Parts: sequence; C-alpha cells; structure tokens
Amino acid sequence: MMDIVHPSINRFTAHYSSSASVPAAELEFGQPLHETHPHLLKPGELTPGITALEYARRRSKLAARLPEGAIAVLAAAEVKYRSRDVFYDFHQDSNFFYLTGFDEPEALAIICKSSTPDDHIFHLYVRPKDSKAEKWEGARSGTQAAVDVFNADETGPTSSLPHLLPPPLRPLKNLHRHPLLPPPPSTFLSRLSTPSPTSISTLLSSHTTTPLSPLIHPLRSLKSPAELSLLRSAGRSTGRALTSTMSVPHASESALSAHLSHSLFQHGTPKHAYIPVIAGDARGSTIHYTANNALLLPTSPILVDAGAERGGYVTDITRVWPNSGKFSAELRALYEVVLSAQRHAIALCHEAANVSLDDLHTITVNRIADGLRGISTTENGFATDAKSLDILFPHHVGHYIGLDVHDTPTVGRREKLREGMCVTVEPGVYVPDDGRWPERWRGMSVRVEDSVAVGGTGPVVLSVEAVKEVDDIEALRG
Ligand SMILES: [Mn+2]
Repeated sequence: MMDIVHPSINRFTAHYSSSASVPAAELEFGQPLHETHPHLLKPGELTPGITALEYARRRSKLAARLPEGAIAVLAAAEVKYRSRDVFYDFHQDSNFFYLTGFDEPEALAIICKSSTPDDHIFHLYVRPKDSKAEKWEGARSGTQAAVDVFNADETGPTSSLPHLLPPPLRPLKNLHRHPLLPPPPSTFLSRLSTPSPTSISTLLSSHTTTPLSPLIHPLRSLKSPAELSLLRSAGRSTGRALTSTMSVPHASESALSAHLSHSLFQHGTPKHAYIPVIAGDARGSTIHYTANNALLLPTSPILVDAGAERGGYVTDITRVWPNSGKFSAELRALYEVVLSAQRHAIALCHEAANVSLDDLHTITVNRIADGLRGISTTENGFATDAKSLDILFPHHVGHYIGLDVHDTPTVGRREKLREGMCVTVEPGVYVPDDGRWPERWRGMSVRVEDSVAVGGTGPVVLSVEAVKEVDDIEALRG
C-alpha cells in the first residue's frame, strides 16, 4: 500500500480542500486521471487540459441560465456495437462531457438549480464498482469517485434509479411498483427512454420538458483559455502531420492514410476526430469520400480533410496538393482562387468585423466568382451565375468547432462571430467532369480549410502548421 494524494474540490468554494489517503490498489478509474496517468493530466485536471474547477463553473453557468425551479437531466452516451460483442470506440455525449468530464457510459447527470443565484446541486449516477464486470470491461470509476473526483453532491448506482431521483421527481417513484412492470430492457438508454412505468421519460412526462441544447450550446460556443489551448494543440499536431504527409509522394490513398495516422501519433494526438477524407484525382469532389482505398498516380492531385482531437476538442483541416510535389499550371490557378478567398474570409474572423458565418459565406462566394472569372479565357470560361456557383461550391464556408466537429448546431450561422468562438473557414471549388465546364479544370477539386479562433480584433489560425502557400508546399520536396 502507498499513500497517494487524491485531490478533490469543494464545489462551493471551488478550490482544493481535501486530500485523503487512498490505497494504490484501489486507484482504478474508468478514465485517465492525474493520479493514474500523470503523463496525460496535470494536477487539478479532471480531463486532459480541463480542471475540475472549470467543470464546476460550467455547471454553475448552466444553472444560472435555467429557469426558476428547472432541472437539467443529461444521459451519458451508450456503447455502440458494430456486431455482436464487438463494440466501437466509446465516445461520450458532448453536452454530458462538457458539464461533467465523466467519460463512461450508463451515467445520468442531474443539475438542480438551487435558491442562491448560480448555485446548484449536482447529481451524478454512475455504474457501481463491480469486480466481475470490470475484469472483462476494464475499470469503472464507481459512485465513490463520482463524489470524490467528479464532485457530485449526490450519487448512486444507475441501477437504483429512480429511487435516487431528486426530490422534485420523487413523488412519482411509487409507479415503480406497477404490477405490469416489464422485464428490464437490455440497455441503459432504452431503460431510460422506453415508456415503462419506471423509465425516466415516464417520470418526466408529467413535467414540462424543453431541450437543453439551446441553453448549453451558447456556453460551449465561447471557448475558455483552456479550451483554446486544447484546440490549438489539436491544430498544431494535425497541421504538422499534414505537412509531413505532403512532403513525400504516396502510392495509394491507404498508404497516405497510414503515413498521416503515424504522423499524428508522433505529434502526440493519436486519435482522429473523424474518418479522414483521403481522395486522389476526381474523388476529391465527393465531399465525404472515406473509402480511401484507390491508387494514386504521380500526377494525381490529392485532397485530404483530417483532424485529430485532444482532450475531446477537435480540429478540422483540409489541404490539396499534387502527389508529385509540383503544381500544374491548372491546379495552381484554381488553387490560388480558393486560397485567396479563404485568406480574405479568415482575415474577417474577429469580433470587430461584425460578420456571421453566413456573411462570410456570401463574401467568399463572391470572391470565388471573381477569381474564376479572372482565370477564365474565351475557350476556357467558368459560368459564374448563382446556379453554377452552387454546383462548383456546394457547401457552406464554415461551421463551429469544439467538442464536436460540427459544434453547437443550435447556435445559428447568422450569429455574429464573437471573441472566443472557433470556426472552420473552408471554401472549395469542385469542377464536375462534364462538357459544361472548362476542359482544363474538369474533374479537379480544391478545398482549403483551416480551424480559426475568432479574436477581438484579429483571427488566430489554429492550424497554421499545415503549410498552404503553393511555394511552401513545393519547397517541402526541396
Ligand atoms: Mn469542416
């Protein structure tokens, strides 16, 4: 046995207030913590880069936005299966993770606004310790850690819900004894949501319920310094991995994919935020191409859209380059049109510019139209009417990023960009391979995408390590 300092914070005064001796043999949790993984988390952090105090403040901020007497109920994500007993990598529900930092399935968080402004009671129901199950599935944090580590005021095993529900929901618990009680469904969420006498949804049905996302997303959309630092870190390592990937030719999309993944690992972010798009030639025009299994020719233009995550925060970057390392005149011309529009839009990513993502989109479409007219000749001309531009540039110029790749969707794209928001800026031109379009560019796809933090008076490009000037890309091959 050895003594290990086990930090926990007092939620109300929000500073470290106690330490207890915990036998090392009992130090097993369902996720990395500083005590068990000091190489991943600093003291005070509950998840990499985010302190327990920041999580407590997020709950306070949500409580302050809740109407009087309201209760926020959030379920954790479930383990998803690709086939019997073969599960996908677990990914926590983003709102649940944002408010709790708890990274296990089968958990329920309840935040009750209390009478003091900004104050709240935090309930966290979790899977209990179970040595037999943990032998197969790995450690669980358990109910004691829900209080000691995750700072819950109330806890209990999820299996005992709804007996443990907070007082405003409790009067309904006698329904539990309904004689027609069905056998327990197989999964936690279905237990919560299937209309059975004991399900949470039945218990909640006599209350007025409203979606929580419109209250949480505005909080999530404005990043704290710690969140910006994680986004910067994800952008830095993905940018470096992309630059490394651009610096050598690749025989196939899958070989390129292996190079990129290995390079991400070397730069400290081994986890892809999404299946990357690795598309040679005309496959770049399939926006969500993820087969990534075709051969590449030395002459192939390559489009890669990839992003790693760090501490749950993601980056989203797209680069286009020729496999040979040397741009053809056609690719260079089209690339410069897109890059110039992208640079112009990024320069407007600050609060003083008073623009929304929708404004940026309109500005970018006009820039691209000007650019395409600029490279058009009598024999090789682009149509730049609105319909043609919809075909050439069929997606929006950007979206919010954060815990999700397409983050905080209830914050509309008409909102003016504010300092602390993080967005992508990703104009593209995808020329269909048919006679309607100028022959020189048929089948060519160009998108340039960076992750950008909106500043007060200027942007901060989070993915600046991914080179994007033509000269810089060509210089990678020496
Ligand atoms: Mn994107």
